[in-house]
Amino acid sequence: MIEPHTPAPIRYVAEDGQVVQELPATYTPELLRDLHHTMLRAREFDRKLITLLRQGRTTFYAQSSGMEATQVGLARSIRTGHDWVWPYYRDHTLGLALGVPMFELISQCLGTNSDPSRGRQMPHHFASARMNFVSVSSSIASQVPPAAGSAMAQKYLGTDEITVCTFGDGATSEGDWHAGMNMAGAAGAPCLFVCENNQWAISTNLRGQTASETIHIKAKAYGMPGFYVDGNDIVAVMEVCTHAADYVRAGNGPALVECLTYRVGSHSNADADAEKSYRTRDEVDEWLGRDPIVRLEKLLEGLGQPIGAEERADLIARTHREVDEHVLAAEATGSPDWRIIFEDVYSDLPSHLRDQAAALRSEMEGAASQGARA
Ligand SMILES: Cc1ncc(C[n+]2csc(CCOP(=O)(O)OP(=O)(O)O)c2C)c(N)n1
Ligand SMILES: [Mg+2]
Repeated sequence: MIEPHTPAPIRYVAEDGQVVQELPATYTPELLRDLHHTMLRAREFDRKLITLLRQGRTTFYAQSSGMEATQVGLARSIRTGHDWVWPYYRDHTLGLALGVPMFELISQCLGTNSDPSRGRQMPHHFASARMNFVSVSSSIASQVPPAAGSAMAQKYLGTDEITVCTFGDGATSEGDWHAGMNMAGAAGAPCLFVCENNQWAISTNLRGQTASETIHIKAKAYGMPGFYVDGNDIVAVMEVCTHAADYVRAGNGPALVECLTYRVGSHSNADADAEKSYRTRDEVDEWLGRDPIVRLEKLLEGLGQPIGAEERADLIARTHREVDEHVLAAEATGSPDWRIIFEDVYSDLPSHLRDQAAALRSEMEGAASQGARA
């Protein structure tokens, strides 16, 4: 029985891999292995993308290492390509687990011709129309009011889709978050709000940005249940998110899930974390010891189905190859032509944009002829 507002995060598997609450029969070794592989693939994706960043091939990246159980668990709790997702900038693991092609994701990070947004977004801000995965939001909590609106539309149209809206702990201190939560609550809209509480908003810790005892109790103010789950226990995340999604889909109105997790890497490449200027090495080490992937490995070991060292190494090598191949294939498609910045918004370009296009053309032609002379 999954209840909202539990005093401690709901958990099925302890940090040492021991089962503390009986696992539903659906968690076969095959499923657990598949979840492990999905999480490890995302972890290695992070490692490879950080390398690309350091090579100067992309300019922004926000890793989700340490938060894989939260994002993969959520992905497995909703209907892929059916429900609508309004994500935030740390959600590439959610995207990958939902089936957004890695090639598209990498192309977006590189801004090549194979990027569906063709370089017109900040790197690492992907979208997938096919997956109903709305363009990643960087302006904190700005996705929350439109997500509430998306859920309201689903309610009025009588579809069986739901809207899923994710955000960090820091986002819950923003005005937009409260406006969206309030609207969804008042409208009884089918929105599943998921807080990826990694306990830091860049260099501001949870205590520094809210006096609220927890995030999930904030749901009470908006007339919805708030579930509290161990975000590093993938079974718990799947069970709680599935329960909350079912509740929302059944027409009971919105729900909030708070996943308690930790960002073990830096906030983004614009972060002084390497110097440990705002959190201690001990704190990071403590959470490194609660690694969600290792926890699942310990569970599998306890079930007599260990992930072998060779299997692990092979999966890592395969992911690295996969990333390398996509990077080369994306780069081979070239950079988008400058003209595309004027395309895809207006069918007839307004006069001020026509003027800007003409000005840019002469600048580009001037640069090209100078380049030819040099
Ligand atoms: C409206 C707005 N204010 C400030 C920022 C700068 N900023 C970028 S990320 C971030 C922290 C957000 O923390 P949290 O919501 O906990 O998400 P996390 O990065 O920890 O996953 C801030 C303040 C921003 N992007 N948008
Ligand atoms: Mg945070």
